[in-house]
Amino acid sequence: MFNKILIANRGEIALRVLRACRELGIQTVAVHSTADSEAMHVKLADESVCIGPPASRDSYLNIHQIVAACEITGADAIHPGYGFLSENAKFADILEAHNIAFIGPKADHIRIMGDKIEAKRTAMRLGIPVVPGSEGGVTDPDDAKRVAAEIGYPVIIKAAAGGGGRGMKVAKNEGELKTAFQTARSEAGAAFGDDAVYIEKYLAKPRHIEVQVVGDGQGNAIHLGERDCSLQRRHQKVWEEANSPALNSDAREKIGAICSEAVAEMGYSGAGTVEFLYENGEFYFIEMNTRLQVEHPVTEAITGIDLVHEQIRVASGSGLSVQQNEIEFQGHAIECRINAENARTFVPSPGTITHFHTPGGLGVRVDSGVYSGYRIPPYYDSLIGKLIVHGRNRVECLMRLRRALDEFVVDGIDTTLPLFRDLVSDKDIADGKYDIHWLEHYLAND
Ligand code: MV4
Repeated sequence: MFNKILIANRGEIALRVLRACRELGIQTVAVHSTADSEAMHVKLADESVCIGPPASRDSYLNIHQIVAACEITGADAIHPGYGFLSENAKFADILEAHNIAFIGPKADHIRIMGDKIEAKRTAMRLGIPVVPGSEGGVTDPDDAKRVAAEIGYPVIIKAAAGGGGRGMKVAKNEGELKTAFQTARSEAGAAFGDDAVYIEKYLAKPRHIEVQVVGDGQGNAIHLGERDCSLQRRHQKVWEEANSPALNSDAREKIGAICSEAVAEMGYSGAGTVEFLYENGEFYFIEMNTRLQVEHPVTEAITGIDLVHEQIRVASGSGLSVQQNEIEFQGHAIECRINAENARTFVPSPGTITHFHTPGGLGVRVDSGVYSGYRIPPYYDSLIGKLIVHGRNRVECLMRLRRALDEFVVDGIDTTLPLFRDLVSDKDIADGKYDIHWLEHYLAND
């Protein structure tokens, strides 16, 4: 097991990792920018190192400073959290060269999944169902036309280096294809320095369902069921739940087994998420994330398994603490992302939190890095906390969530709490009847 872990992140996720380290008796090192001297993760860590000015590229993305902080403090491993360096294969390579353990997958697995064409090829080879489309990249407009005619319109053109919704174009018919194709390529080239694109059948009203997996790097892997992340705005998830209201336990076991067998076959090490679109009872792989995700607590709530604990165990060679047949899915959990943003316009609202009171009670978890009197700096993403509620079933979970939202007080800034107070009493939400476009329509018709 590790003696000391450096947490290369900030905010609620830095605290989340710190808590797992505490429980395991592992020393912690926080790193922070000059804008984050008063941050909670800095106050709670055993040691802290200032790694640079506010801009992320000079601090939380500054590999040299982070490696130096690791060597100065004698940390033997780094947990990258999510975002920042968490899916940076070069960072994983550099740490290996410095004999520092990266708490995440092997650099090669990060690299494969970072290239969406390579990721899809790998998924297909491992028996994961994918969206019908081109075999690999497409460079020629006539090839694009041929592929589109084969799979049928509408089609979507995606950047190989994209992901998370960046660099996509839809063509409804052949007349729209050439422009969509050329635009997608030139935008991909400009945004990512890589103009490789691929084509898929466009699914009109899918849900976004993702499967949590953890591999031990020795050919063993488990799945921890799925999360439904369909409620999103501009590719930012807003509300996530486990289980998905759209799946029964047979469908869950089936897709879960496909994913865990695939990552076992890869020799994958660490936590990962296999992302699918789900429509008319079918799963279609789109991407795999090779990090811990923001919404991991809903999975923890229904399985009782600490995912950061598992990440640390497999990275240190201790193996998984559980086998698949020991994992049970109990009840229902929902996460609301509390952002420092206006609940209708989503305009960021940095500033001082004058009063912060979190809900409590049975089945309520709040992961947050803020406190009364804390000044939210304007340089980073606007997530200030997550409310995760668990109940014995979805109805109880929604009741408890409504109560917890009523208790939550954040004064001094705008937050997304009012949106959740509306959503929790909406009929479609109560019925679990929503797809990836539901929230944008709801907000547009408000
Ligand atoms: C799609 C799609 C429809 N058909 N692929 C957006 C994020 C990226 N990870 C994949 N995305 C999509 N891919 C096909 N073949 C629709 C989306 C999409 C979406 C997916 C998940 C969650 C929210 C979304 C919002 C708009 C579009």
